Amino acid sequence: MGTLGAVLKHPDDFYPLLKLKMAARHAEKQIPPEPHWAFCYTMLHKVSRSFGLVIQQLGTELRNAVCIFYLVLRALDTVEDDTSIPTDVKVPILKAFHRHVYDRDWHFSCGTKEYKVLMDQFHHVSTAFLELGKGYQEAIDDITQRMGAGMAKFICKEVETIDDYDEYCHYVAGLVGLGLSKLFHASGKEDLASDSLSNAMGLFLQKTNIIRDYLEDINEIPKSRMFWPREIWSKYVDKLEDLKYEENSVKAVQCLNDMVTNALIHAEDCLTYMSNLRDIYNFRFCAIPQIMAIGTLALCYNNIEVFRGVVKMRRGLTAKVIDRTKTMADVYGAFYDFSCMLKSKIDDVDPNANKTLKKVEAIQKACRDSGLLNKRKSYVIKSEPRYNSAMIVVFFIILAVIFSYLSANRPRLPPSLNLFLNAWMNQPLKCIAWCMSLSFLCL
Ligand code: D9A
Repeated sequence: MGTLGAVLKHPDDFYPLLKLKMAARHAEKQIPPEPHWAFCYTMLHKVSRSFGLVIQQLGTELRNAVCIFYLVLRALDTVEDDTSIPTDVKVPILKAFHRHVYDRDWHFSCGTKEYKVLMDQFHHVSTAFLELGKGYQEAIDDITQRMGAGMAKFICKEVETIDDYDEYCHYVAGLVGLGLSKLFHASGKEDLASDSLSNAMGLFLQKTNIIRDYLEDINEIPKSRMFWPREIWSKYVDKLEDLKYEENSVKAVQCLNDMVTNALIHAEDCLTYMSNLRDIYNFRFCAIPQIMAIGTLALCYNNIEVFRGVVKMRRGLTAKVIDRTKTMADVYGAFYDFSCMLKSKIDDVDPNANKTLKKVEAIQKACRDSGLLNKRKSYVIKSEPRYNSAMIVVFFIILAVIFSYLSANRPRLPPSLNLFLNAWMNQPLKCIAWCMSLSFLCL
């Protein structure tokens, strides 16, 4: 669906989408003049449009550190993902990557599209990295080293058990949480968060991505590695790819629900992590991806479409989340709303129905216990019926305008209709008001 179609279907997405577009324009104009920093920020916006904007809003010093951290991680990912690199070449690069960032002459060509540009011009990232404060450099170095070693470990190892799944997600995402907590602390604006809460922030995001991207990953040519743990899927099918075949739909959805239930474990720790943040920009930077994640989980739960196509939150909803996430009350509100949505989709016959229900209720309780739920503006789901109301209002206004036009350019019409149109011609404003009242009565 094009932007116009999407906006007509959800008229109140229009304003947040417009605001997001303006913010993107503004960010483009803010690209720094130095060539290495210009490259880094241009790259950041290319690989991650909306998240790049949220990074841009951080305080200057932290923003530079996060931008470089993000690009270093993307580069490491590009090496890990490139199936054309032989294992004996790949493993040493992953392990030594944390040292390469100090070396302006190092580069390794791999990846495709914008990632190839990032790899080919990596010297810009190194140059910028060397300008960061020592505290930031050490945090990025430490995390890159641990992540590279973890990725290397999993190059030849399948994700079998749920423990393997948690371990892999720790390397590629939990460590990002730990690294960001260190960067926040180094900026002097936040207390140092515990490793376990920081880890949960990454696991919640990464597990959501792994669930959402099932089809894309399984269909990739050449075959990419899969991260759904055997311990979960083997309860439902013999081979992971069997989940995508229509004859296994029932089992596939049960397996999906099992995966979503597993991801939900981390939600409460994420709420605690976010509630400890002080700086509003750091808070927004952390909260927006988390709300998108619980929204995506609610959308994916019990949804066979995960095995048929792409299941994503629509862009307008993303824009709304970016626009409306300002305080912890907004986060509790969003987590509460999406938990309600997920809860309403739980089917009694699902083998994990009880387990899922318990997790969802624990999240709802955490939101209620905060005491902030009633202070919020209506959010995401609550506002859904307003789309329809807006549509009815728009419909009646269009009707009123057509009638006014007809009455002004009146062709020869039967006397009864003429009488009716006279009313429009003489008092069009009154008639529009009348139509509007009628439309409000319909709501
Ligand atoms: C993050 Cl520096 C990520 N990952 C994300 C994005 O959020 C986290 C990669 C590098 C960095 C940060 C993130 C944000 C805020 C606080 C965090 C945190 O921890 C305290 O990381 C845990 O997804 C990637 C990992 C999950 C692997 C860590 C959000 C993001 N969103 C995409 C949307 C999408 O669908 O991927 O990148 C985007 O907006 O393009």
